[in-house]
Amino acid sequence: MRRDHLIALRPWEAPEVTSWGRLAMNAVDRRSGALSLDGSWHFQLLPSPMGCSGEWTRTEVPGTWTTQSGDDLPQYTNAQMPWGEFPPASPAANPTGIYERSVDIPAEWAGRRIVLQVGAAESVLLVHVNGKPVGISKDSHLAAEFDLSDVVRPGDPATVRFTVVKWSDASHIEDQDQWWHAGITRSVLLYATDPLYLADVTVRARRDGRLRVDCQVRDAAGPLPPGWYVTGAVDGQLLAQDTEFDRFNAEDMRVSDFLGEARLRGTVENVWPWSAETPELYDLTVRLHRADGSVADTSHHRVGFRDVEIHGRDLLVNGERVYIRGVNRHDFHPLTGRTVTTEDMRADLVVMKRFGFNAIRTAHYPNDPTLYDLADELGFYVVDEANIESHDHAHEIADDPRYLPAFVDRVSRMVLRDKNHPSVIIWSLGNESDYGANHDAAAGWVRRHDPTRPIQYEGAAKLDWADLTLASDIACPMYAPIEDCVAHARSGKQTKPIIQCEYSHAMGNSNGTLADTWAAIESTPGLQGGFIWEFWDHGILQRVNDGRPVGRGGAGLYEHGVAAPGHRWAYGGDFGETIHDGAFIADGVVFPDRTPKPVMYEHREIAAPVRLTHHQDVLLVHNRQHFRGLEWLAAEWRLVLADGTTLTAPAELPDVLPGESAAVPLPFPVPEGESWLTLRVTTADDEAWAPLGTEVCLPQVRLGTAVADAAPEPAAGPAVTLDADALLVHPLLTAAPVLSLWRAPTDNDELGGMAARWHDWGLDELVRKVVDVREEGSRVVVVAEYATGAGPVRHEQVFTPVAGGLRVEESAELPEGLDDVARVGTVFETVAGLDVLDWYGQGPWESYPDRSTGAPVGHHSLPVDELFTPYLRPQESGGRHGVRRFTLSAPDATGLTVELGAPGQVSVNRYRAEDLAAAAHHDELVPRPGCVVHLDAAHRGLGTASCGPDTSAEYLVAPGTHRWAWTLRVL
Ligand code: IPT
Repeated sequence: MRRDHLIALRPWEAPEVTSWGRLAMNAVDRRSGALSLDGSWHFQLLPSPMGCSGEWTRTEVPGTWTTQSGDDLPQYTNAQMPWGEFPPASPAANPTGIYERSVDIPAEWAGRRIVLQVGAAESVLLVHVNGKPVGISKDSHLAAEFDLSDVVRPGDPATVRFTVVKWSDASHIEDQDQWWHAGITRSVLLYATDPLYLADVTVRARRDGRLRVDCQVRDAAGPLPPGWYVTGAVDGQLLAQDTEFDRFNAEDMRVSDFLGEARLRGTVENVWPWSAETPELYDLTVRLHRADGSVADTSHHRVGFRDVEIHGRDLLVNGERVYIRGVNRHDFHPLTGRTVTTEDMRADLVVMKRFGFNAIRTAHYPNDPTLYDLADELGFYVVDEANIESHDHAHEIADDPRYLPAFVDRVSRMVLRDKNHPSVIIWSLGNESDYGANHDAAAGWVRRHDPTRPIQYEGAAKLDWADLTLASDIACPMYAPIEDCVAHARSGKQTKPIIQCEYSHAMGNSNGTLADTWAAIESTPGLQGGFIWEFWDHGILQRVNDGRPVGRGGAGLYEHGVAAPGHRWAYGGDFGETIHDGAFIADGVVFPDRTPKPVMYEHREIAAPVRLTHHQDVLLVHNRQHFRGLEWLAAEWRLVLADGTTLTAPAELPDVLPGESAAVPLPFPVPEGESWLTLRVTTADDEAWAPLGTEVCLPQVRLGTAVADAAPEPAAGPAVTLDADALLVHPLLTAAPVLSLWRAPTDNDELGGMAARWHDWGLDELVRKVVDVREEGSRVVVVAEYATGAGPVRHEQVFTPVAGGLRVEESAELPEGLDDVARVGTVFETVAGLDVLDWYGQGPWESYPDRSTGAPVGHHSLPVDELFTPYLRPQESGGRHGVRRFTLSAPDATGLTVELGAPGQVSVNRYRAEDLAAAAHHDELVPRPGCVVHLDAAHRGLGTASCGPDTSAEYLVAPGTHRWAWTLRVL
């Protein structure tokens, strides 16, 4: 069969063909000692698999040609397919990459079995070596191996050619919510083994130290030779052969003529169990011996001793009902698309760890194999998800027998690859693919092959959270209202742990009510957590002038979440796609350069290992972990006083068992008036994910309460000056304080329908009509009316000169119909040059009424330009919650200060709300020279309505009368 014949089979339109010539998946890691074929390859991109060869160029392997070649660009769709063909068909225009290179096959490989491993190819891979067809593989996120022993000659060069077809029957089950790319996305390598080789190793390690290692052996040269045996050692301690397992032969193993099986057992005394908090790993070495004792093959494994089980409605790790503080992770990089390096992955996990995550769902496909090594090492619970998402044609495909092999193939190969990772605690059958017989077939395979782990599948679980016959051992809904989860847990009908596979959609300025969600989880037996959607904002770095992805040369062209001038983070539609789903791809807790969004601090505090409470003068330190004490942490006390001072004192963390609390003496006498006690917790030693001294959390309690706002007495001061429109004239203000009821819609506001209502009410273009101006002694009263689609809003401002400045008392009366506005407050603009904000309130991070747990009260200071959060699609940003007082100053210490009558939501940035709302990308924004200052009596919560529940009623801005007051002084 020549290359043309392989092509002529049109395997890209044959779902029943999942592979041809491909070796069985296994868990023997061949990466070390292999010959890397990564690097520069000859490359050409054809318009279709049947296209004629053209000019050769070069490309880097691994990589996505969609970010490398410029001829076929990334396209983003969520559920919809990018083209209209029904499964299993694919479009005639079908970019096809041809990769070719020559490899010198080492002469010393003579007599050995030679294997080619392609880490991942998207979406159909056809392999030819020296012109001969070698194999076919599908599944864009798992490796394919081919035996080349018969087609190459050690000592000679060999020509390796890959044909990678972008669109196929497989695309219909790879319809994940992400960029469509294509290419060889993971490393390619070549290795050699003895003809007698370890075909697979399965490790089962229990938390009591018991270890079982099942080994499969094959001989490429023919029937298995007699006398071979396997040995194994954990940290040098030899394991025993399991003779009970030996049913066929007097020796230690079962031998048929083509497959040898051996079982080793051992017990590690006083083992340190593995958990996400205590990722203890042991070295296991398995050796396959020839009859003469010489070693034919070796396999190394990092073993974690741990148990996973579902007991009643609880998921237990090592017998403990652990909380799953998870996040969904894609293999993503803003320059290389889907190709990620070990350093990239380690950096992802380090960020997750530093912000309190202990679990990862590999949405929505098996991630790069190194990810699991790192999860084992750094400590994460992993839900390993198979590469199946048939979203657009979910119903048809779930029961389509033509796709049955693909479902079983994808799920089983994932399990075969990843089964030895202690981090993997749950198998997922895929995402958003309805539920059908194909899922049950795959589930059946897993239950038989790996009874040690539960499986989950949202598409099955959603039919009935309690039905034990469905292919899901976990009730794993997505975006379920937390009240529904609580109600189910209290219904008496719950049979499975509730762990949401996706919750709290992180699109733009989002993740409202995360703390309330967790309060409900922690107070409701049966709820165990979930996975935030998602880790990444998948913005691809793009040159603005020619619209091309920058590609791998772009390191250094971004910083702190912002692309360099002339560049931007592209989202759906930015590559000229007509079919796309816009900014829905930017829905992560980190920016495309991995800069954490403010929600990360919220999550860090919610997930904190240490919590503080203070009731009736008893200060308690709580250990919120499951498996360890606080000895790995150090701490310092901070007392924040309303007068602007912060006192510090060294803190001694008590010896307290997981889940328990200890009373500690108050480090400071409780002072008069408002005061806040913070425990700044840091790492006491170097951790694999954080050097000594890294901040871990900032739990805070209020000690003294505020004295009520004493309105300053009227005093002789500069008289109140109004202009012809009855607007305040002030030397430091370029735009006078007026009423604001609107914010630049967040993604949640847009997709949740709030923005449209605000627009219909006219809140984005309020017109002020002065209805009364009067002087009452030194006070000046201005009454204005704003017409809205739901009736007029009456706004009153009372200006009173006070010592050193001006007191402003305001009220706004919202008609009943304005039952959900963005904010009620004041907006004004300052002269240029006031570039630093000092404030007493929550911070230093951005915070909003329903996302303010992670921002402790303190005296904070930041340059105005650093207050703004550069969400990819510009929107309301940079707010600070619970602000009592702030100062905006120039370097010469001139400026203004504002004292709020009650803690309010304040934002200071360079953009008016309408500037933000008019821009589609951050780079389109033109900063104003002065500051736009909002101080809000009420500000709507953020919620998560772009995909999931809106904020709860308590964070809505109610109609009726709002009153607020503030005092403006010149420094
Ligand atoms: C859910 C998907 O599983 C996920 O891939 C992503 O699209 C997310 O939503 C939203 O960003 S599916 C949705 C229809 C609930």
